[in-house]
Amino acid sequence: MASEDDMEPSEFIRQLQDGGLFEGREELLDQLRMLAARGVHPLEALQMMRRAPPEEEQMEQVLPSFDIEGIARYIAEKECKKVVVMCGAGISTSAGIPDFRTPGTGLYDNLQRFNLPRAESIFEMNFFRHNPAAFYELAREMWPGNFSPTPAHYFLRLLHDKGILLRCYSQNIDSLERHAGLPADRLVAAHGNFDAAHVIDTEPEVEVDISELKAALDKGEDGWKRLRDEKGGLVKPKIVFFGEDLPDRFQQLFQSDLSSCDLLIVLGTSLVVQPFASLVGRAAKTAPRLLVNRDHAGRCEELTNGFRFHLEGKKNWRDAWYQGDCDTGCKALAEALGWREELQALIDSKGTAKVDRAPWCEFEPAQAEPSSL
Ligand code: CNA
Repeated sequence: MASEDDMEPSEFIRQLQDGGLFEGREELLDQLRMLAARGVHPLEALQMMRRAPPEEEQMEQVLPSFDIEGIARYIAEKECKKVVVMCGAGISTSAGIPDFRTPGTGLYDNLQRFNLPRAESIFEMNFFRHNPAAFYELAREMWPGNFSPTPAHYFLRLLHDKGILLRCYSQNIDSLERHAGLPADRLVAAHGNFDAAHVIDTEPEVEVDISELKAALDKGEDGWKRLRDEKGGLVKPKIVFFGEDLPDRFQQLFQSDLSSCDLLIVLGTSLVVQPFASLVGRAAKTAPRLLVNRDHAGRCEELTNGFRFHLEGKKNWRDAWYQGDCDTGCKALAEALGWREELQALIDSKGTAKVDRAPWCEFEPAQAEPSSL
C-alpha cells in the first residue's frame, strides 16, 4: 500500500472524505482539491493548515458597532474615499447565473451531464486540452449578454459615482460590473472574462478575437474543431483556469490598493479560491471589513488574517458580517448612508440616473467617467 506521501492527491482526498473527517466542512475539501490542482499535495496543505494562524496584533476598536449601521457611520464620519470591494459569484446569482458551491443550485452540483471526474475539472487546463467540449458547452451558456446587472452591481456603481470606490476586485467572469457602468479602471477582473481569447499553450501568446470564438462555438463541435485547426491549437476565452496565473493587472494593483484602503467590503464569495481570498488579510490593519454573504466565509481560522467577526471582546476590532443576500445587504447599506433613493434610481434607469458625489468628495477631481459596455 502506498504511504500517504506517495498516494495520488485525488485518492488521498477521497479517503479523507470517505473517513467522514470533513463532514460539514466541505469547503476545506474544496480547498484541498484546488491546491492539489496547483501541485500542492493535500498532506502538505493539511500540515500548513494545522499551524496556528499567526495571532494578529489587536487594535483599538474602529467600528461604533459591528453591523451595517456601524459601517455606514464609519464611512460618513471618517469620510472614506478608498473603499475596496471584493466580490464573487454571489452578486450574480439573482441575475440567474448559478454560483459554484451553493448546494443544489451551484454549478458544481449540476455538472453530471458533462461526466467529469470531479467538478473542478471543467476549469482545469489539462482536462480542457483533452476534453474541450464540456467547457465550451458551459461557456456558451454563460456567455455575457444573456444576463443583466443586479442591485449589488449597481451598488458598486453607486460607490464609484459617489467618488469613494478605489477598486473592485471581482472573481466573476460575467462582466456585469462593467454592464452596470463601472469604468474599466475601477475594476480588476481577477479571474479574467470573455473580453478576449487566446490559443492555449502558445508562447508568445497568440490572441484571437473573442467574436471568432463566439461564432465558432455557435456552430457547435464542427465550429470549434475548425477554429482549432485554423489557429493551430484550442482557443479559450481569457478566463483563469486552476493553475494559471492571475492577470498582470491584479499583480500590479493589489498590494497598494489593499494597504491603502480605508474600508473593505466583501460580497458574495466563499473565499476559498487563492490567491484572491488572501486579499482579505492584506487590507490595512485599521480598515474595517464588511462581509455580505449568506454563509460565513474567510474567518481567521480558515484564512490568514481573515475575519474576526465571530470572536468576542477585543479580539474583533473591525469586522462585521451581514448574513443575507447581497442585494438586500447592499440596499441596507445604501439606506443607512442615506443613499437608498439614488441606488434605486440607478437600478430603475439601468445605470443612466445621475448620482451626487458624497459631500466629502464634492470638490475632489472626478474619476474616470462611467461607461457602459
Ligand atoms: P462560490 O464558491 O460558489 O461561493 C459563492 C458564495 O456566495 C457562497 O458562500 C454562497 O453562500 C454565497 N451566495 C450565493 N448567492 C448569494 C447571494 N445572492 N447573496 C449572498 N451570498 C450569496 O463562488 P466564489 O465566487 O467564491 O468562487 C470563485 C469562483 C467562482 C471564481 O473563479 C469565478 O470565476 C467563479 N464563478 C463565477 C460566476 C460568475 O461570473 N457569475 C459564476 C459561478 C462561478
